[in-house]
Amino acid sequence: MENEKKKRIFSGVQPSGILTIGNYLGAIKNWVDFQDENDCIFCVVDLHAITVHQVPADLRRRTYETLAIYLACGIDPAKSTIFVQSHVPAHAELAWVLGCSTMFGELSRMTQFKDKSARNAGNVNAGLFTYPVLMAADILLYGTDLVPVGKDQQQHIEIARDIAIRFNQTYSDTFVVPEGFFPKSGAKIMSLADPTKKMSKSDANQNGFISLLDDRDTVMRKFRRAVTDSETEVRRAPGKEGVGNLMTIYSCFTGKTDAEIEEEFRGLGYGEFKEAVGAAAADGLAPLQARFKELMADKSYLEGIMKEGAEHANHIARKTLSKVYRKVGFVGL
Ligand code: AQP
Repeated sequence: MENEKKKRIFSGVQPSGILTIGNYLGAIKNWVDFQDENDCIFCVVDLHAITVHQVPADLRRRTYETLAIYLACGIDPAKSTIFVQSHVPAHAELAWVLGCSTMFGELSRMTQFKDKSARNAGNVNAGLFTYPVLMAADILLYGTDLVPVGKDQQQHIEIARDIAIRFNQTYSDTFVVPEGFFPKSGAKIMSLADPTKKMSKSDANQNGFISLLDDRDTVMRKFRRAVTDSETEVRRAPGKEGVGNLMTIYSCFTGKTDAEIEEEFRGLGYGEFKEAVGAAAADGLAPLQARFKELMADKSYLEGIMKEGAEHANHIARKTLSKVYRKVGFVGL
């Protein structure tokens, strides 16, 4: 009864690299806050990861690492369901059905497809194109009310809503129409090497991102090299995207407002500002890294969480899938 009143929250991250502070500030940090009042399901979306070529051994290791990062960031298996996408076959099965009511034209408009196909010109595969359909299946399988994600996923949330509405209109009410949740600060952390580009864990330029597992020296070095501008003033303004991005990161790790940050660094150069941002990020990541190390030393604990999560997720997902199969006219046995 209690669960019926709670909102269902669903989100996930691809194990396509070591997660960055972009993934953390834009997504996972906000998931933690939802856990007490809501019914949360968090997934390691390995099916999505193979839309870009992954070395199998790396993908396997990163799946454990991503799960350990969720836990180290404060996702609590006693409060939330945590599972690996490929352990729940209904994701791929529902994606097929939803793909049959998703238009080629609407998928062609997805900016992430355009970006990723430009970056992976030798591997523009069908999975990369239909990625948003699988993401719609992820969300719709669980009757999700709210999807906490970064700004880059807004277009994918919108298409998931369109797919749900279209299916409901064609086959009668079946899916909850989900809404995106975007944090006020940190919804789009930009690359440190090119502040016009989103920070990404698979960026070929290591200086563009801060990985959650970067040690203190690396964090400090990357922030020192961060691209800014030819002025010296710490403030947000057009043409100062690099400084604005550093202010956002500093604010997320310290809780300070823009006005407080401007005041703190008035009359000081970018050098001191970058040192402070680096130190705040390194301090913020240190406890998470310590916990991550402990978790990775206990694979069987991680596997236990995966198993329990998969059981619970499978139970919910199969029910939704059966309903969908019935509605579209498949014969049940
Ligand atoms: N730079 C970012 N700022 C804020 N939020 C971000 N997210 C990703 N980058 C930023 C959010 O992190 C969650 C998981 O993303 P994902 O791994 O599923 O895919 P992605 O959005 O494509 O992330 P990456 O890091 O750029 O991965 P790769 O390099 O593999 O493509 C999502 O909620 C996303 O919004």
